[in-house]
Amino acid sequence: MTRPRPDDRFWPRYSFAMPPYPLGEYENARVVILPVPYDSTVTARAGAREGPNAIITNSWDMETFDVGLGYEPFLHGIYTAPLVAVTNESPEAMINRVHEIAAEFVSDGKFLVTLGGEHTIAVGSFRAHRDRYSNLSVFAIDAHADLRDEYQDTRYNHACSLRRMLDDAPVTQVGLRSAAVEEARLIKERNLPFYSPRDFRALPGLNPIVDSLSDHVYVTIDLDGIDSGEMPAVGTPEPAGLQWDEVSRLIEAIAAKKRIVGFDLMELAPDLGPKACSYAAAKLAYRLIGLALGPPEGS
Ligand SMILES: [Mn+2]
Repeated sequence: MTRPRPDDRFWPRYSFAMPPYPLGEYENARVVILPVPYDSTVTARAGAREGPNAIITNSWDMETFDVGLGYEPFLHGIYTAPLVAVTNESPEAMINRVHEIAAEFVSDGKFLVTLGGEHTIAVGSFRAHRDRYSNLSVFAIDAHADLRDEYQDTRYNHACSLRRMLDDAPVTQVGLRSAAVEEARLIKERNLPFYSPRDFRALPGLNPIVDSLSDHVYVTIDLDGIDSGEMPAVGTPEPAGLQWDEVSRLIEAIAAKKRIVGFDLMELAPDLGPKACSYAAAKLAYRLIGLALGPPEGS
């Protein structure tokens, strides 16, 4: 025996939601948390590299029974991977690294949850799912269009994240309230289903959003899509955003009709706002695991 046997004298290993042994072990986990502490192309206020660790450590204070769901998502088993090491060779090299790692977990049949980090990282995770599911669409929560084809000499800037996904799959977005003129033009020309919070609230129901998605859905969440009052701990906060609960209800509506195959939660910069933001992000990640996978067997 080379290590102490986990028992009641020890906390579970450093991990998201700290599932009791053996539910945090890789073989027993349906879910893999992939933390990516990267924010090298950030142009406004940096700090998203601290996001994954803040989400993980704040998840420890969370009740693992989700009152909004009525069950305990951790019973699916949640393994937390070590932090991905950053390469500063180029943003593209970093995306390729995340893509490669994500693909290993996805091909192992795991449900992957990528924690950022800046929004660019999501492209790597998205691509791992794109490789596996032919009929994939993207559901995005974001304040910004993120549709620039290139920004600051790279096609892998955080301002290009949804454009890189749109290269390969249809994208539906909710939360839009900030765009460059060329992005607004692209949305109009291609008639992209991008909704401001106001437009979203004016819809008669959630069907137009859900029906715009294909059967397999990859979800990417830039936390700045949530209102800056509720989620100020982001590099580029925007007013008049979505509420935490609206995000939850949107994902619930999608999960009811489609199969969510993986998701990411990006752009938490914990030092730029109150600690409550890290807690809200942890709780959102946990809620989304529960919504995407449904009630665990026996609950
Ligand atoms: Mn974004």
